[in-house]
Amino acid sequence: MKNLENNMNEEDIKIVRTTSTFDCGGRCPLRLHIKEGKIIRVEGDDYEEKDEQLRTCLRCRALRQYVYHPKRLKYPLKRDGPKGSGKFKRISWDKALTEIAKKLKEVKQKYGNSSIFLVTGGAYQGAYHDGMFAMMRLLTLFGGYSTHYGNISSEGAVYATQTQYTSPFVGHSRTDLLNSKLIIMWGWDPARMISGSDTIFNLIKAKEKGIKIICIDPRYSDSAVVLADQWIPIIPGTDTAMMVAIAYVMIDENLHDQEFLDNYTVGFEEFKDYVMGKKDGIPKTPEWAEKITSVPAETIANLAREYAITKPAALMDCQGPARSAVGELYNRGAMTLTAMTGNVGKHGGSAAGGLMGIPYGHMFFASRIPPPYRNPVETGLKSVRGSLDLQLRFQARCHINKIFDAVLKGKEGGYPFDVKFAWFVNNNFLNQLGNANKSAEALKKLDYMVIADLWLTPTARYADIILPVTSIAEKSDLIRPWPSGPYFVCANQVIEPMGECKSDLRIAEELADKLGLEEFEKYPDEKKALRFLIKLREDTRKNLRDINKFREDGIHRLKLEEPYVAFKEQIEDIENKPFNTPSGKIEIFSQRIADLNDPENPPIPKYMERWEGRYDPLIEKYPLQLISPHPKNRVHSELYLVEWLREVDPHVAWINPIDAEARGIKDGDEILVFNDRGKITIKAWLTERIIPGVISIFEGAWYDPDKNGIDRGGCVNTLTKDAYSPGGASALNSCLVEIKKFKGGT
Ligand SMILES: Nc1nc2c(c(=O)[nH]1)N[C@H]1C(S)=C(S)[C@@H](COP(=O)(O)OP(=O)(O)OC[C@H]3O[C@@H](n4cnc5c(=O)[nH]c(N)nc54)[C@H](O)[C@@H]3O)O[C@H]1N2
Ligand SMILES: Nc1nc2c(c(=O)[nH]1)N[C@H]1C(S)=C(S)[C@@H](COP(=O)(O)OP(=O)(O)OC[C@H]3O[C@@H](n4cnc5c(=O)[nH]c(N)nc54)[C@H](O)[C@@H]3O)O[C@H]1N2
Ligand SMILES: [Mo]
Repeated sequence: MKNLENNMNEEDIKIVRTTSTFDCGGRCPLRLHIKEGKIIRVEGDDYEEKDEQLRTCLRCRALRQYVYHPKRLKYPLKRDGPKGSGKFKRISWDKALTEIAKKLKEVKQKYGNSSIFLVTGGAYQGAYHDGMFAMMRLLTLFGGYSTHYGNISSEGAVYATQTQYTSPFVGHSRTDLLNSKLIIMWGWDPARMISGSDTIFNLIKAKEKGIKIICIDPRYSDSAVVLADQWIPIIPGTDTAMMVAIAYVMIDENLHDQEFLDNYTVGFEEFKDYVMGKKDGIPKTPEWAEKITSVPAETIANLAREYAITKPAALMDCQGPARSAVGELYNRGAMTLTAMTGNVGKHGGSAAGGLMGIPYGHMFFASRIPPPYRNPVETGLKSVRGSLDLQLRFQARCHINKIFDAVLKGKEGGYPFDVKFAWFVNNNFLNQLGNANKSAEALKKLDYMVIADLWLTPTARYADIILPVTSIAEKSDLIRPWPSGPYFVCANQVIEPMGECKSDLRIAEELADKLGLEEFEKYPDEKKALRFLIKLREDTRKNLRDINKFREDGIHRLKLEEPYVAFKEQIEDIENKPFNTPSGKIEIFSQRIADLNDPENPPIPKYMERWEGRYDPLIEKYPLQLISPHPKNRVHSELYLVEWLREVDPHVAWINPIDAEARGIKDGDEILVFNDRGKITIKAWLTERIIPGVISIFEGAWYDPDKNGIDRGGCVNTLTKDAYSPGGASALNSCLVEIKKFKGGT
């Protein structure tokens, strides 16, 4: 009787406060009930200040199903069949690490360190056990490695904010939304993708307060359903056309804040000339934009007036629309409108920029790679982009959405390295980067591959060795909240590792021994390590005096005197606290971009048509635009196997009834979605929550090709392109497809 879960004897149950580390936009403080070494219950935040509680999301509520899932990997595995077959046999840690060390030495000797490829993702958001940083340290000591550049999530926004502000911390505290008079959510759906655990709560409070909320999205998103006074559907990839038409109305009707522009920006005149059509003879009127965006001219003009007149107003752009061929231009357009309305640096306003970060969330970031090493493979190499040095674009690297192209083509294909050994950590990139079929081909050809993961993912199926890693319940760590929250969180180990699982850090430590790298710094004592990490940064040190209490509480909330507002300092005192840009001001015109002399990369934000959008001639063959937002019931491909979460939101394609009827497709039909890159099957969901001409499939379903090469798992990246915008945005939302009823076969 004693072992029965429901027989809760109070004394037997210990409640441990902790958190999760998923790569989603939230961070839920959790209270895990532990009985006889097992998690028997998950409860959420019970902070007495109810308004500041960070409410637990559905993914964390399913934590037990995730941690104890029968398909968790428990032992190291060695490939025992063709690559991709999924056939593996159990081996010991000693054998696995001995083989890996031998291979590493061989590759280093024969091809040099640049042939060792470290492929990192953001899955684990801890400071201490994060394998990506452990492997960086280890391989640096080993003589270096090649890797990739370009943040898969937000490179459009990074490029845009670096260009115009030179800072990625463009956000406000979420409580500052309550100081707004108008909130424009432009391609932002935090009811699903979170953007900080306090976001949707504050937006609901804003709505209750009577603040008007407008959502601009090709989908009637969950956030629009809950919050919007007005939903403005738009053709994907055309947002910048609507933005410049808004600018047109403001200029034409003299509604813009000229004084703000004069004091704080450079280059508005160039932008104005473009908007008014001084050089190209095309005034960017609402009527002009209507033809491109499908948004009625009157709607655009009204929004322009409302946004210009209502002060303060928060224009909230995000990353989804920027994850496209037009990428950064969308964020640059949004930032330009926030300057034209003088909303930057003001309470209730917004600087836009898509990142929405406030500095506190990243406090543990810098602390992860002590001591700082430089990768010898990159020594002395400059940024590819020359004058616009984003420090991410080294000549030694390939773009993140070209990882598999680089594996396939190597130096002959113009890449700086030939891959002979690859280590995958914190990612399932076969599934998550563009053009999965091509990625699978690349992985078949790859000489040697190691992956560390909790699951036998589609990517792991191609590995030579799979190393099983611990989940967050099995280790203690400091956890990085996404950048919205002014709080620190930590995780406390609550159960013993499953099977023979180890954290990535432990794996790196043991591999260091096999490689004879005695200098590799180890942290055998977690408590000591945590103290060390906290001490590294002054702000953390100041805030977290009582580490034991922090450990017990699992969270430390910062009490800010007022909501954080990006660039408030600059706006209040531009003379003494200029922006970090070369001009010291917000750069609507960027000389650094102009110097690149790239016609695809204009120095002012412009509407541009690139590829696989509504106006690409390819639309004749593939008449539907495919967008792939992030799933609410998963974190990308993680949690895919958790049954509870599958039930919440079955994997379907959103299709407007007009498009479905034209093809004889009914609700619930199995359909084939296809283009030249691949074919997937999925169920059709007929809904007017998406505009005609566009279909939506959430990213992250597991790639599962059948013998005809049709992906029966419905992984959206079987269809997307492995390409990027001039600013480096992975263009996963620029994708054209056709659909038809699936009747089996090919
Ligand atoms: N079509 C389309 N594709 C997209 C996107 C999109 O919008 N559309 N979004 C992109 C974005 S923004 C992102 S961030 C990427 C995400 O791409 P990935 O980072 O590849 O996504 P995940 O599915 O989260 O994969 C993380 C993997 O790491 C594993 N993991 C978890 N914890 C640990 C750990 O502690 N150690 C190790 N070694 N492994 C661990 C998980 O089990 C999982 O298999 O996807 C991108 N792909
Ligand atoms: N539950 C959950 N939350 C997550 C994640 C997850 O996997 N699951 N992933 C996290 C990660 S790593 C990231 S980077 C963020 C990503 O956050 P985002 O990149 O902001 O999220 P997306 O879901 O890609 O897209 C946001 C919205 O943009 C809309 N959209 C797409 N194309 C266009 C367009 O051209 N114009 C306009 N106006 N709208 C468009 C989509 O319909 C969607 O509603 O989310 C984070 N949060
Ligand atoms: Mo992301």
